[in-house]
Amino acid sequence: MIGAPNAGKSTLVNALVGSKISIVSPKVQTTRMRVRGVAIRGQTQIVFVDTPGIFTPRRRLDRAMVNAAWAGAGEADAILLLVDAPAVAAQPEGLAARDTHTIIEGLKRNKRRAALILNKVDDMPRADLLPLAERLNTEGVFEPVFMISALTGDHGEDVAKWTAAKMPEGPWLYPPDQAADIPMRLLAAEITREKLYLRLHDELPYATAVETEKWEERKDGSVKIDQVVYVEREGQKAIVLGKGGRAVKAIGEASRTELEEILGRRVHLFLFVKVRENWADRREHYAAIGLEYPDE
Ligand SMILES: Nc1nc2c(ncn2[C@@H]2O[C@H](COP(=O)(O)OP(=O)(O)OP(=O)(O)O)[C@@H](O)[C@H]2O)c(=O)[nH]1
Ligand SMILES: [Mg+2]
Repeated sequence: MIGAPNAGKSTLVNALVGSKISIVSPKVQTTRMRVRGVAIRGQTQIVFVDTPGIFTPRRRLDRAMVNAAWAGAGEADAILLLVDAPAVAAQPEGLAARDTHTIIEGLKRNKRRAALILNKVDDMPRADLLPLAERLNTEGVFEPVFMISALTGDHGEDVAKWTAAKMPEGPWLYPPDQAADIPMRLLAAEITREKLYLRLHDELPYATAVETEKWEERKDGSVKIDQVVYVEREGQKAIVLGKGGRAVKAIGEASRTELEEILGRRVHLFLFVKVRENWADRREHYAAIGLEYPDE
């Protein structure tokens, strides 16, 4: 599943998998690493690979994310290109359109075809849809075209059916009850990052990372999780903490509640906010957030 930032990739993967395996927010560049979600349709197990949005990278972290997205496409048996249809229809020269164009060029270079998925059709006039589909179709890399809403589920099953038919024959790769392939420590950090995004919106510094530092199973069946929120400057730390620590408290509570749901047991979550200048240029942070360090 590839596409420009904010196209709805994670929303769709979660919907098709049937549980939340990848975090979602209204901000662009929410997903930073590849996340595998497993869906079953009939006899077929489909491993969906959610990827970070593809855009023109400027910083090192950008490059790591975009590399991860293309690597996801490279190893896939089928590529689904998701498009924020209302955004691209409304602004054919806008950012979403330009990023989508870059991706199409990448597909051409790699001689790959993809299914085109026009997403968010619930949020646009139907009359705008067909011209957009026709325009993108002239690129000659798409087959077939779907018009869906990942949010309402409209026509999502058509995508699942097509993808299932594309899967090569072979033994299932995961046990039937496994929905996600992401280490718990990483998922727990992602959930907290989602709550940061949802709480801080535009105030959130781009270079914010969450790392799970400690994971301690307790005798009473609960788990104690220590996480560090890294920011790059003191001022950013103040934003994450909020007045009297109110923001970080609310973020921690929201994350803990969801983690308890996912893990099915009590969670004691401790968040620490640390300033580390240029963390996003330091190699040691990348593995902890599920990315490979790009050398330039
Ligand atoms: N109206 C509408 N909104 C949608 C739909 N699908 C996703 N969204 C919203 O679009 C926003 C981005 O969704 P994500 O799933 O995080 O998008 P993404 O492509 O994974 O974004 P990145 O990880 O940043 O690349 C969220 O606010 C979603 O609720 C849809 O079908 N209709
Ligand atoms: Mg995403």
